[in-house]
Amino acid sequence: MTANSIYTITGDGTGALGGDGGLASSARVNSPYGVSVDVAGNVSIADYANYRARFIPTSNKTYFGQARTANYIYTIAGGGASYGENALATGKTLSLPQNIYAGADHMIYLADTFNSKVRMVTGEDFISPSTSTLAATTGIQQVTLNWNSAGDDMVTLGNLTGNYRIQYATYTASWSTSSTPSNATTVTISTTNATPGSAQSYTATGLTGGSTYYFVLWTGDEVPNWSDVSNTASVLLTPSVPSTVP
Ligand SMILES: [Ca+2]
Repeated sequence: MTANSIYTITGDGTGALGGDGGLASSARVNSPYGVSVDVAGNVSIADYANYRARFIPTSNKTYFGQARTANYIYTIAGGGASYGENALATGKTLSLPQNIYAGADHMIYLADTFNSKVRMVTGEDFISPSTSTLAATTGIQQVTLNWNSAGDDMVTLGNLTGNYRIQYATYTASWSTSSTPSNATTVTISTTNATPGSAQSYTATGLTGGSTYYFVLWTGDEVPNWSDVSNTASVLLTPSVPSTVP
């Protein structure tokens, strides 16, 4: 994209309903009113004349209880057979919703204009902590790692209750939050109410002197939604002093 240029996210200029479950760029909306973007970049739309709330996720993951594809468009409320409350939002009807707001509490708030109601669609926490920058400092058979805590939702939003996961090896492994590569070590550190940006550290001990070690870190919230993997911090350990002198 080019700075100061305008782009279309969804809709082709024809007011109609179409494209749910496909690429948003190929879908249609009908007299859209309100638009809201959450901290992760997911887009919510008050699709006024389609009597719906639509949603364009920014990554492949579970949103509103359904596995979704990045940059596709979905109905998250409205389009159902009856008016009503306290039921699956896509099974109920909206009437010409004019505004929408994605709250930091992971709820979607809707001005359901011609129903003369303000509605709330319960979401869940689908926003990952941000990716951390990891620093490693060498010692005698140990390495100290330092990083600043991510928030629950990206960089700054919400204290983190969840886990930091560290993985390390003497080679650049295929790092994974869900499995430990061969000859690698995984350490999971639980945390409660960590303030975004707060200094965190961990010391890996019992390492082999004279070897280079590679470390990565992820942050997971309580769901857990895992962050992307950090940079790989590498460090050459100080050679161990021989235990016997010839
Ligand atoms: Ca989160």
